[in-house]
Amino acid sequence: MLRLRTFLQQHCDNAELIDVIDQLAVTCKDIAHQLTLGDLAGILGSAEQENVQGECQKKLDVIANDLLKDSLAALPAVRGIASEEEPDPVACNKNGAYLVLFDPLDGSSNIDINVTVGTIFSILAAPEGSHGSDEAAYLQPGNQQVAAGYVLYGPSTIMMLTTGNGVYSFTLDTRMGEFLLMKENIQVPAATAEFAINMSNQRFWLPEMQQYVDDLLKGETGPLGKRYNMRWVAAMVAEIHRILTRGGIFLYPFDNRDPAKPGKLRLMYEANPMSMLMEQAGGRCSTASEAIMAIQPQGIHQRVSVVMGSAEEVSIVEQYHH
Ligand code: AFP
Repeated sequence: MLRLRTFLQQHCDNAELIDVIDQLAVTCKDIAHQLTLGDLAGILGSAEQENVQGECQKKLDVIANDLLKDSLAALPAVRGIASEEEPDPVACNKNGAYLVLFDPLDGSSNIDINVTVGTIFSILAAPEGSHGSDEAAYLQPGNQQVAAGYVLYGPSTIMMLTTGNGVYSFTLDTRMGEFLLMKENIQVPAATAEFAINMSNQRFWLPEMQQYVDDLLKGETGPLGKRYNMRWVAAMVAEIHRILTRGGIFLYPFDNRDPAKPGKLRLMYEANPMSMLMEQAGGRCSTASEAIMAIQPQGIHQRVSVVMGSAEEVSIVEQYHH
């Protein structure tokens, strides 16, 4: 079976990009190890500090963030990084060709209950003459991404990756310490009967979203004419991995609790990288009104409403909103 670096050398003609993706994989192996230690190393629980989002950080959020920030800063190819856990972008190497954005540990509320979490990453070309600490350099639409992926820390540790020519999955062989190619050109089924949404927010949604979900729940006798199943893991990486594996639709829609926050999920390091993977696998990604990767970002921590997964189901949601 093909090791990740060998795969990259065969599929990617840019040595610096190969270095960045390989370094992400090496660091995520360290994160996987820290997660496995958990309570044994006294690293569960709260870090007793808040991040720029106003969210209480877990100890492992901080550990994962620092591991990624330090390892990428040492790589000549990286001009700067932006993280969910960093208030501002961090300059790395002034001649680096790439900017790396990441959510170091997505699904943090699952850490202390030993449920799946993940690392999400997005890679952008550094604009000519830009500085790694310059937020404007990062504010590129999702369709400008050079590569995107995630590492899922579940029963297996799996990297899902795209460099713009299909979606590939690699499973970590812990004996060898190598990510090995498992699946090539992953495709999302166009139709689905499985949805993922946090139903407790139902009263805050737009009427159109309330109507769509009501119709999902009506099943075979409703307007959608089939019985749907529901899943909610509270970790986007797990939901998207399930959809890339067997289809489905994931929704974290706009809600009216805080109109200044059009959704909970962050555009730059959650929605955009997941959208690149999903669209490369034949799925669709929308705010329910516009394509996510067409959005011109205004800030690296901006939030967005997210509907993504099986293409036919995303189109149905958009029809409810038009
Ligand atoms: P945390 O990282 O704070 O746990 O949030 C995870 C997440 O951003 C995304 O991964 C989940 O799909 C979503 O939030 C879960 O949100 P709820 O906790 O509101 O269900």
